[in-house]
Amino acid sequence: MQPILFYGVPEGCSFGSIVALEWLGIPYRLCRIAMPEVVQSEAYRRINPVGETPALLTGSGAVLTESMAILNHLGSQGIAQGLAFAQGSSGFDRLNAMLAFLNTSFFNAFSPLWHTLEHPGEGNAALVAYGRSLVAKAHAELEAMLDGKDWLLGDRPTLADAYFAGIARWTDVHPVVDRRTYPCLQRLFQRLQDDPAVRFAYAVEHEQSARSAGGFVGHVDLTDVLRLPPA
Ligand SMILES: N[C@@H](CCC(=O)N[C@@H](CS)C(=O)NCC(=O)O)C(=O)O
Repeated sequence: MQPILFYGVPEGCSFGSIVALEWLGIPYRLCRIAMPEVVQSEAYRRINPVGETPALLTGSGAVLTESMAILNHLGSQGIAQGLAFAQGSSGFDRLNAMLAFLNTSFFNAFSPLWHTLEHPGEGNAALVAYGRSLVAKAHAELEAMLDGKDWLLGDRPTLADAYFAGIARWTDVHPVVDRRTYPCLQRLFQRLQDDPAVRFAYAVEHEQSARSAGGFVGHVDLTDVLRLPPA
């Protein structure tokens, strides 16, 4: 069976998993999940009881949740391409550390800002200030880690860059820092914008005509996935 990625719109962090699948080149399907309506629904909670995207129905029919787990699962199929590394190698440790930084410090820096967007009203100024300081700190730390390298781990793209592409754009929604003041991050971001897989993921999210450079087979509805026989 072809894997199915459940991706969230708008602006989901699942964007990175779409890019990862495209870079891998393996056949896969996508299932579009509207947030917050569908992602919180009883139907989707049969896929992910936590009510979050991404989730991956793997080739063997198991459901895998959490970006870190999904990216590492996909990474095991992208070692020959240099997208990830064998567990036990120093490359794996570096990739895992970078993914963990992105999935915790960088991702969570935006949490106060998402909260203010979802709960508009008075009393948000302190949260915005807090979010701004977290986002600036995470950007400064990642800028130092990048330290002139072309990609997060060195001279070639890995799944960390795929994941970064999905969450770095959140400053478009929350313009609390100007990425241009972090020149290495800005260069990396621009390089990713020119990547066919990133362009494809963007087009898919925005329901524009999208040309896969990888193995995208098509969309499937949540109701049809839920009718599939259990693994
Ligand atoms: N730790 C999770 C976090 C996933 C997460 O928070 N996903 C968001 C989208 S980026 C979501 O699905 N939110 C549900 C909602 O908006 O109700 C992971 O990285 O997989």
